Amino acid sequence: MPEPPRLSDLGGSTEGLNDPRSRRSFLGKAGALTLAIPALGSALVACRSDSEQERPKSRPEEQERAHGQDLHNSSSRLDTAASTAGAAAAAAAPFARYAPELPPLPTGNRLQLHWHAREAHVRISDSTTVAAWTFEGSLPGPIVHCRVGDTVEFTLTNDVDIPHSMDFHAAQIDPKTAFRSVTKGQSVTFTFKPKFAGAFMYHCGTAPVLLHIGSGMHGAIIVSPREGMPQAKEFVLVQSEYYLANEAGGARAFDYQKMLSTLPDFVCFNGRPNQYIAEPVRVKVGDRVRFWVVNAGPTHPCNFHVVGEQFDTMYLGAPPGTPIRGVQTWDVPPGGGICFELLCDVPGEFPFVNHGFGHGQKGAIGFLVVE
Ligand SMILES: [Cu+2]
Repeated sequence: MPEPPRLSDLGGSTEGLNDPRSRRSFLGKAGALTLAIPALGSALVACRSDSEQERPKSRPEEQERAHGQDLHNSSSRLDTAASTAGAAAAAAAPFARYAPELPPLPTGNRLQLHWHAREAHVRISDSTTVAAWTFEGSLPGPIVHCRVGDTVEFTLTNDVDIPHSMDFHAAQIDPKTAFRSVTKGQSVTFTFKPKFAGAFMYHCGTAPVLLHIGSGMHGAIIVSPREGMPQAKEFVLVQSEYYLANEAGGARAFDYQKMLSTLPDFVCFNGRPNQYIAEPVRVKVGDRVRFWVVNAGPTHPCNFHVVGEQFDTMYLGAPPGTPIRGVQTWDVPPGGGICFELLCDVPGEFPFVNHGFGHGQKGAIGFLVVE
């Protein structure tokens, strides 16, 4: 019987998992180990504290509430970061696994979103809390899901001193007007109807864009085709890179010079290095799995691959058109998104990785467990 995959074998970074005093360290390592010993896994899950438990499978309102409780509180704002209270808030920022499940479609043909540009401390691992610029206090921002032809009414209100904006790649709209920057207390509103299905990036487009995307202001809008697609378990993965300064006041700020140097500290799916190693994505034998992969960058490609599997379908462009069959790895460029599908007809633990392994090693790796 083949040896089960181990984190070290797979090139997963052990950042945040190495401190022997750390309980999450233990649970993280054990999480990988228990892929081979399922009973141990359930025992470990049972002994986690509430804050460490995976959040219930998300609905958008629940995600909102969860993000609100974890990240929206005013004590986590950057403007207090230099103070004792700020350091305490950074230290207290809880770790929350980012739920990768695609949220349900809205009822009706209209989606109204009113988001705020906020600063927030976000814990991305045991040892690292970042002082992020965010949409809605969430890193990456909330997942948006709509259909081709739906009306998306979007408002951004800026709560902070630095100007911010919103650029949806799913929109065809005059960017000078719709994607303009707004200052503290101001709002910008625009409406669009996505013409094409696919996985699209959104991001703050305020100059320098590198700094705003790289500091956390990015996310995914998934546009489903009106004609529907084959039944599947659908997940959203947003790859991003972290370029961080040393810790100060309990959190690490983002480092623009490092962003220019393009040598990241971490690369990860959904904002937390190795989070789906510790708590995998789980499906059943026979499930079709659809990964909507968006690469927020800001700079490097995501060479998406599932170890031990092949994508029977990949949509290069708007699904369900232009299917490509039998793909092993395909690169999602920064600012792009691609829909990948596989049929999980074999049980096992399948690592999904950025097969550019320098970046898989830095945290862009997780487990798809087929039970
Ligand atoms: Cu911004």
